[in-house]
Amino acid sequence: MNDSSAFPDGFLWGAATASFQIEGATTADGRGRSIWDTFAETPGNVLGGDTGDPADDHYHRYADDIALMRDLNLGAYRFSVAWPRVFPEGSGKPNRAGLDFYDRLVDTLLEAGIQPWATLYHWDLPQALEDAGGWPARETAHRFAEYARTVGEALGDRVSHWMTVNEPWCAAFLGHLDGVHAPGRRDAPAALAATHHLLLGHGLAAEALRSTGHPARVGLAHNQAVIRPHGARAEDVRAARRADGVRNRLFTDPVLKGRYPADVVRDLSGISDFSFVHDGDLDTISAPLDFLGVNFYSPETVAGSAEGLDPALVSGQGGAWLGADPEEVHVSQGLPVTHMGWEIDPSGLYDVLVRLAGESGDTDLYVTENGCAFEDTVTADGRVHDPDRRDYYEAHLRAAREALDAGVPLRGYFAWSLLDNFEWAWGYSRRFGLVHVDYATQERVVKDSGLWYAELARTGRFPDR
Ligand code: PNW
Repeated sequence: MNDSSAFPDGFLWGAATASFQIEGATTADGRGRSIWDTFAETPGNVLGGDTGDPADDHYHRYADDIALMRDLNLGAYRFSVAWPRVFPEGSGKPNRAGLDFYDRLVDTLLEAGIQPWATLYHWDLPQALEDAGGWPARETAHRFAEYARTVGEALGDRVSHWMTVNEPWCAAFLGHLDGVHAPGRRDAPAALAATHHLLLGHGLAAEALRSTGHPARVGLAHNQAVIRPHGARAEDVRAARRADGVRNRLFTDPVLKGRYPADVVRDLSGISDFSFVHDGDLDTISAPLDFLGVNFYSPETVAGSAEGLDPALVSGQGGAWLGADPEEVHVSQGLPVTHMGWEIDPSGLYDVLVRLAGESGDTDLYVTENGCAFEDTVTADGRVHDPDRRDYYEAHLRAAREALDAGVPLRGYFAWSLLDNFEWAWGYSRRFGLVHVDYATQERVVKDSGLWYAELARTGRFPDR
C-alpha cells in the first residue's frame, strides 16, 4: 500500500444515521414513546422547541433515501432500530408493524447492493422503561437483551453487523449527569449506574444476538475522546489522566479488559461504591468483540488549572467531567471550529485509531461516525457548496489512511451523516448531512461534499483537487 491516495481493496465506505434523528412518524404504526419524545417536548430542552417530527420523514421516504445512497456509491449503511417501534412499552409482545419497517428497509438496502449495519440503541429508550427506572436500573439491561434477541431473530438472516450501544458515555453522562440529553437527569450516582447497565446491556445483547443461530458479528460504537494535556505541568498531566479515565477507560476497560480501571474507581469513590457490579457481569461485558466501532469528531485539551493561561483560550471551567480534577479547565487550541464549535484537528483521529488498535489487539476497527456541521444553503444553482465539509472529510480520511500505514486494522468508514437531521439538543439547527434536507418540503439535495464522497467511495482513492 504505497499509494497514499488509495485505500485497500474491500475497504468499506458507508454513511450513518440514527432512528430518532431521521425517521419522524413518531406515532405511526403503533410506535411507543421514547425518552427523546418526552425530553424534546419539554420546553427549554431543545433549541427552537424542535421535536422528532418531522425529522427527515425517512420512515415514509426510506426507498428514496436508499436510491440516494446508491447515487453516493455506498457499500454499507449504518442505521439504528427504534426500540419503541419494536416494543412500544419496552417489553412484552413485539409490535409486528414496527419490525416490518426494518424488514422493508433491510430488503431494499440489499436489493440496492448496500450492506445493512444495525445499531440497537441510539438513545431512544422506550419511555415506559424510563418510568420503571431507566438505565440506572439493572432490569433495563435485561429488557435490552430481550429486544436484541427479537430484532436479531427478525433481521439476522440479512443483517450481519450489529452495534449494540451507540456512545455509552453520551447516554450515561449527557443524559444522567449533565441533563442536556434525555432523560435530562442530573444525578452523578445514577450516571455511574447507567454506565454499568449500558455496558451490561451490551454484553447481554451480544449473547442474545449470537444465540439466534444467524451469523452475527457484534460490536459497539464507542466515542473515545482524545484528551491531551495542555502542557507538561504535573497538574496538566494529572487532569488529562483523570479526564481520560472517566471519558474513555471507564467504558473501554470493562469491554476490552474485563475490569474497571482502579484509578477511576478511586477518583469516583466519593460518589459510588460500584456495588452495582455483580459477580459475572464483567465476563459478560468483556466477551470478545467481532469489531470495534469508533466515533470521532474533535480532540480536547485539558489543563490542571487556569493559572498562567490566556483567559481567551480557556473554554470550559472545572468539573467538566465527573471525577475530574476540581481545578480542571478546557483549553482551546485556537484552531478553526465547525458549527458545533468543535475544533478541527484530524490528528485526533489518527491518535484514537492507533490507541484503540493497541488496546483491542487485532480486532477489526471501523470508524462508525465522523463528520461535521456547517451552515449550508442551497444556492441559486440548486446546489450546496460546502468546501469546508469536504475539506474536513478529506483531512480526516488522510489521517485514517496514515493510521492504516501505521498498521491499524481499519476496515471501513461511515460518514456522519447521510442526511441533515435532528441534532439532539440543537434540534434542526445543525446540519451534518452529505445530503441537504429542506425540512418544510422534505426535498433532498446532495451537497458538493456528498458528490466528493461518492467519487471516493466509487474509486477507493482521493479524487483529484
Ligand atoms: C454523536 N459531545 O453525538 C452521536 O452518535 C450522533 O447521534 C450525533 O448526531 C453526532 O455525534 C454529532 O453530535 C455526540 O458533547 C453528541 O461530546 C455530543 C457529544 C459527542 C457526540
